[in-house]
Amino acid sequence: MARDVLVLNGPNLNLLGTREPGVYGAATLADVEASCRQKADALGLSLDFRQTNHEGVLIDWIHEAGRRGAGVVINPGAYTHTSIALHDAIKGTGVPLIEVHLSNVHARETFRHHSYVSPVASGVIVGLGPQGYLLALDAIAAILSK
Ligand code: CA2
Repeated sequence: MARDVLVLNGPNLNLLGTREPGVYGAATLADVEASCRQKADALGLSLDFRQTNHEGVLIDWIHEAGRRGAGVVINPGAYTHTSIALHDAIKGTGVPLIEVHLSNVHARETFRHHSYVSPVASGVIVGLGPQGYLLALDAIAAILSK
């Protein structure tokens, strides 16, 4: 399999670092991208880092990952808790996909405890802030090397 990775970010994550620093930290999405790029270079991965506020766009990107055989790191934002369409898109792509959340969703409101993505993900990382993205890249690199 190619060593391509798509890092996909869902709705409102473009606001990182500008509001709710107590929940999501002070790093901006550009900061997260910069550390992902550094990590991807070290792992020999080719990285596409993207954000959208639109559910259908996320789904198109999952289809693209399937066609390219690319690994996926995804923070689906609130679509995690609502999107059967995202679940269906991921199911059967056959690509490794790690779900990441900056916050510990299990320590927050009950509506954040359920994920439609987790049952179709290779793994899930929650509550570790931006470091979760880097750990997810480690996991994708290991899976793509098998
Ligand atoms: O903890 C996470 O990474 C989340 O995916 C973030 C989502 C939330 O709906 C999920 O339950 C957990 C929200 C992303 C919104 O990010 C913001 C960042 C700064 C200011 C406002 C929103």
